[in-house]
Amino acid sequence: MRQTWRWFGPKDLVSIDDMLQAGVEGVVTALHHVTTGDVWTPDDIKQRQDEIGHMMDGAASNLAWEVVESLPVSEDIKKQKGAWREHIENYKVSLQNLKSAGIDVVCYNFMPVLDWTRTDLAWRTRTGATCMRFDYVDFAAFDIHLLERTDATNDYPSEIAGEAAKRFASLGEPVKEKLVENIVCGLPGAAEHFTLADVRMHLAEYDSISTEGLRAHLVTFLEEVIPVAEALDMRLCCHPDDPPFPLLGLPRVMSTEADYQTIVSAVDSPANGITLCSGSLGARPDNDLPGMMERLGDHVHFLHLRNVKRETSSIRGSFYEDEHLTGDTDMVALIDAILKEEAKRRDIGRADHQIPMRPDHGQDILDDLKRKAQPGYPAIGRLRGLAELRGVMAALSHPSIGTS
Ligand code: DNO
Repeated sequence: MRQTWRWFGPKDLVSIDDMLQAGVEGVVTALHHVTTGDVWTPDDIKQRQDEIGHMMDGAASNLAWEVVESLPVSEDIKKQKGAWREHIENYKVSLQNLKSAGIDVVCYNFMPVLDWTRTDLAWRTRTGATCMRFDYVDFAAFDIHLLERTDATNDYPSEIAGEAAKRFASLGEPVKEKLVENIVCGLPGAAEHFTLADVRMHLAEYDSISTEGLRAHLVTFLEEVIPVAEALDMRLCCHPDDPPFPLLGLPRVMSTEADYQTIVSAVDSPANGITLCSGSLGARPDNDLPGMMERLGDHVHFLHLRNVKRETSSIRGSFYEDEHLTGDTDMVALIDAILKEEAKRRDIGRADHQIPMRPDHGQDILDDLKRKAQPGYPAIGRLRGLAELRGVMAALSHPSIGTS
């Protein structure tokens, strides 16, 4: 695996110098300032590459921008409304510009309206570390009582709706405001930053788009961009829904193994791949991560390795972001499946036999608690995650143990 690290650009409180000391081999970033739908220009791409190429004192970092996360897909493309055709053409130009700059792997998602969703960005664990958490009751309280979405109550089991009413009644104003901020203001990497009113307006736009409708829009998008990516020898990889179940009455199309199978077979090309995010997919008990890696491995172009602890056994439920080796996903089995896929690729001579991975998220520990970098992206918590994952990789690859 290629050990990469997400960086949010010069404003990121975790610097290029920091990631070098974490032992990172390559950088994952995006042009977060460019409006979704616009072209990523060669100048903007080059500037970001220069920033990555240098440490704070100007010395060469010898790191390069290896994966784009994300080249966002506009709401217009997802809805097939407004400027969607122009945005698709712009997407193709951005791909060409990225390729000309030597970047081959591009992650995106197809979640309507909101990118990833959490209700608490700094939940205290038993060790005093903080992590992100999704509390289903808090989310229902937000949806039914703060957003006041029409008929929202019907989307929840009655006991959850009942608990949500009680929870809402017990929350003070500052806590309510914080909950709204956590859910709708956009977590790191999200392309849009919304107000409650914006969310209501965007939700209404999806009233007439079914799950199958959204899936068809994703396929149309892929039919357009994949031939371009394939001709350029690039790899696109769709990130799963996070969390991987429907929220706010919106359609969701990338939550399960079956969803992924449908999308990879709808447009058959080596350029049409997936981002296997063990933390997003792992929030659902029926997603078998090592099995998905075995069966879909061929199409995996990017890996997010992270672990969540599910707090219920239902498909839709609460979870928190656990340490990398201690959540509900069997990380050792997953890494074993990844190493086997890489070995298979090496045997058949695939140039992309080394799959880029990043230690996804991390708990805030030690000095992270003071630094307060982007939620989910602390320096030390991620470094710890990477170190643990690297340990498993080294052990499983060792000749005295490994079969991979
Ligand atoms: C969260 C991230 C997501 C991801 C996008 C990919 O930490 O994994 O924001 O970058 O969904 O398009």
